[in-house]
Amino acid sequence: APARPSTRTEDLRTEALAVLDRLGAAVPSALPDGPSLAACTPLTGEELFRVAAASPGDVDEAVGAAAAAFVRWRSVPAPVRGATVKRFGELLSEHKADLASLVTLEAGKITSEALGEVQEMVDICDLAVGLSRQVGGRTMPSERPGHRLMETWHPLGVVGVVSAFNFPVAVWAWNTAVALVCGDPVVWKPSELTPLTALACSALLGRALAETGAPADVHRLVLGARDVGAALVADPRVALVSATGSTRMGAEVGPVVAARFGRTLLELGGNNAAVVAPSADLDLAVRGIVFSAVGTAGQRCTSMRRLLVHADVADELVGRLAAAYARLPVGDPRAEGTLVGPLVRASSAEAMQRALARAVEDGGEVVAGGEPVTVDGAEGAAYVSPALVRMPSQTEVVREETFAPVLYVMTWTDLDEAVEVHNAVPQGLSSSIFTSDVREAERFLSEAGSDCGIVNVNIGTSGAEIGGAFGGEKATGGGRESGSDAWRAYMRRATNTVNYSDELPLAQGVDFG
Ligand code: UN1
Repeated sequence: APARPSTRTEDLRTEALAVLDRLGAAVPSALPDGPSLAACTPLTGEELFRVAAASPGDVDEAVGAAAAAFVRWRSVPAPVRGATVKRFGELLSEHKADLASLVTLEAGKITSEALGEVQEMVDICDLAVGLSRQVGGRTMPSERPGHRLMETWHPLGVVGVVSAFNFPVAVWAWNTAVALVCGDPVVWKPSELTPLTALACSALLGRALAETGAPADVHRLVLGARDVGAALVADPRVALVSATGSTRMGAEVGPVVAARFGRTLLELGGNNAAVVAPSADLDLAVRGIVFSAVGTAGQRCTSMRRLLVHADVADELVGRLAAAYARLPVGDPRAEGTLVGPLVRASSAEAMQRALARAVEDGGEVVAGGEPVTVDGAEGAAYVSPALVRMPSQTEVVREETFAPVLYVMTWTDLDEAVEVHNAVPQGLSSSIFTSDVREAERFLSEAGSDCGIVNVNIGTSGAEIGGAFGGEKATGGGRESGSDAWRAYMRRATNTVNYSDELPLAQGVDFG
């Protein structure tokens, strides 16, 4: 970054402070010799603030406070806990535009996607409030007369949330809204790239806690780098570690938590593909593919990275996609009409260039994009034109997740083979098929079809609603969060057998004298 920040960065700094102030948050200034983080903006690629960070000792204190709060919180009736989450959802709605503008500032999302991310937080609060009157167990028939067999779901304990820069607020909210109604306190370690949005979320939740009389320590924020995350993950008082990030991160976190018999909920890398059949509605396919491949500048875990097209429609589809890519407005995410904002940092653009060079070495052809884009007043930023690359086969670089807008296109003639190639990657998050043939759609949805946690028909791979369980298989980590019965990960189950008879019959007909 240049020595002197641009005027634009100075304006952004002023604006960030005003927004934070309206959200009830301030930037904790770093002590000269204390741990700190740089709060940067991908809009210009420059630093906005130095933010005080936590030390591993601070993590210890935060987990201790959360563990103490758990003892109170677990016995608050779930619908009363729900009232806290309801208030939080109201505050989010009220401050939607401000929080979204911080998401844009810190993660580089276009305004519509930033607003969508905050809407996702409001939605999960609604879902969690409903859950607060629904979480519960089943009663099963006992084989013994005068006995009742049932299960009870109890709060689990402190949840450690480790989140990523690309959904800096929504993924935390998925975890936190559900954890809170389930009776669990949360200690949050956000991405070191997005401390400002974290401070804002924490302030809004703090307000909801105070206004509804909930213990303040049911939520603690610990800003920091790797050492802070490592301390949180290793702490035996953290019952569940819910971590979103790279597969490499998950491979480090998983064994540490397993060694202390803690629970993990892992949301790791994706390498999401769409299969396009000859019967597909190509107008709809083009729109669905472009949104998933270039939305959030290809930095969603659900971003579409591979396209498997039937040979008969490949040239036409690629031609239409290339034309759409050529018209994509890349630039300031706050400007009207922009669809592609900046990558989060320069190293992402470098990784994209390395991937493209490897693809070309493997015989790939870049048919659109793949270039740096210069934006006035943002020379230190990482704007790129999304790349569309035709590949002769699914080589190693295609099997890896590059967190940038690169869409590799391959062709097929037999659907079974297409599904085989589709599944022949380490990751298993999201997938889709574009077809008008119900048999093809059902095959893709079947046990012999896509091996992903999310399988769609005639929509892209990204942009899931919160009502379904979100997560994936294989190197994606196997976790499920958000809707459906994902709440179970945040609770512990007790099986109860109650004898209301005067006899003591034993199960399995055992006779014990
Ligand atoms: C992520 O990228 O980590 O399905 C989450 C989607 C969003 C969530 C993505 N609702 O694309």
